[in-house]
Amino acid sequence: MPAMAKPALRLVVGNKNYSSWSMRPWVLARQAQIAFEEVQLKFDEAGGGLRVAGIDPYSPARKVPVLLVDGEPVWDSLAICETLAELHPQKKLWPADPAARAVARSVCAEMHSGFQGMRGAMPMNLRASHPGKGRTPQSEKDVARVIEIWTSCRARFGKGGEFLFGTFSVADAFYAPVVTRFRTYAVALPAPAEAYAKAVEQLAAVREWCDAGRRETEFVLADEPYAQK
Ligand SMILES: N[C@@H](CCC(=O)N[C@@H](CS)C(=O)NCC(=O)O)C(=O)O
Repeated sequence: MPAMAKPALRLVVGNKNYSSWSMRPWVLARQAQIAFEEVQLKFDEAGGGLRVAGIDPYSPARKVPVLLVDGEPVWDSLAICETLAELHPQKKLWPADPAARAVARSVCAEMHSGFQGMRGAMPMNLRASHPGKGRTPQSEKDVARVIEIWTSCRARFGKGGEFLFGTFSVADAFYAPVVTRFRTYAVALPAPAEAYAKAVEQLAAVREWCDAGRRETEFVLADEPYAQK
């Protein structure tokens, strides 16, 4: 029987320098060599507040990222990554072992719904270098929790490779923006966490995203709490 054709994928992302939510599914798909067409939209702060210019035809939620699967929108980075994993089971984007998979889902969900202290005080900004900035009691607590997650996943499930669950998975795509934050704000990491951060930074897809982000020139005030005035 001929294999069913895979649906056409278009991934709509925001500014690569700033959009940590967009980075997750883009890195996942690119690293897994899942073909997609990229549409990049830019953040717009004219008129106050932050919006994504031109998003209306793509997403009912009016946020990036959004994945169009044969034209049908799937929005929110977690739903997008789940959809990519479901469409491409042979890519094994979640760990095969059920216990590891349950933890992988948990650490993704935890990252997705939490870490507001770190998000607020240490926004993703690939171009910038703000060593020591963004340390608040809440962000310190979030940083400590990230280190705990990385260390525990590596120790329990990481035997088969350099990533949280051994080989590259959705969990690594979810924590890739955090790796970049730790570099921007020069967070010192214990050896196992530092080794993991280096492995993520060296992923071809992460390098490609970060290089593109650093070449961008738009300045988004909402994401620049430490810019020199
Ligand atoms: N939970 C969503 C969050 C998406 C999100 O907040 N995206 C931001 C940019 S990184 C956005 O589009 N903001 C524009 C707006 O709020 O109008 C996800 O995981 O995709």
